[in-house]
Amino acid sequence: MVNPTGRALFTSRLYAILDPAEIQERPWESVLEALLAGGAGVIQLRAKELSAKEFVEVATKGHILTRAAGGQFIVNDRVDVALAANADGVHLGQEDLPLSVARKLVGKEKLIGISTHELEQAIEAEQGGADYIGFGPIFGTATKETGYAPRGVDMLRAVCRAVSIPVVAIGGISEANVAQVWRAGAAAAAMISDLMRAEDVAAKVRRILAMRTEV
Ligand code: TZP
Ligand code: MG
Repeated sequence: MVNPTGRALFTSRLYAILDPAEIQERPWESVLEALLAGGAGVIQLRAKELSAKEFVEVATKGHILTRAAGGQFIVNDRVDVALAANADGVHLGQEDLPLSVARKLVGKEKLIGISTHELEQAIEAEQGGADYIGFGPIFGTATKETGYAPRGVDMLRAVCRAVSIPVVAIGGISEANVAQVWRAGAAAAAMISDLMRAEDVAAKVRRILAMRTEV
């Protein structure tokens, strides 16, 4: 399936975010390959510090590697980069291009995910035609200055009940607490630091995925 929508997209229940700013000295390709080898089915490329030129180069290669492994590749923030790399989707924040504008640009074949932080934003994104939403921060995180207090798993549960598109929980999620967000109804858990800082990234992904049976 080229463009799986709904929960089929998140069968692995892990939404791995590849962030070149968080991987220290390692080549980003080897981190991506380790994520894929471990079984991460959805990869988002988050590259706040790359130029547009570098972002397109990394996204194009990243998409090819991800597609070869049978995964889906989503570009953070930039519709133009997602289109240039022929990514499977784009993920937009509340301050990025509006959903309606992005949809006109990418069409129906590409996924659009929208970051949300309040129940109202989640409902608005669903009504506007988002394919999935991100919701968070669920827990405290040092990776991004979100400006929001941790939302917690009870608010996550309420959002999951209120919308029927998949909810990807984000913010402070790790191997230690991922089961809580799955139990609250999140279709997938997004993680940056716990994956990017793992000594053995593939083993980290395997351990996380093995926990799904315990939920
Ligand atoms: N959006 C909300 S929290 C966050 C983003 C991008 C950071 C998530 O990073 P981590 O390291 O998984 O807490
Ligand atoms: Mg963004």
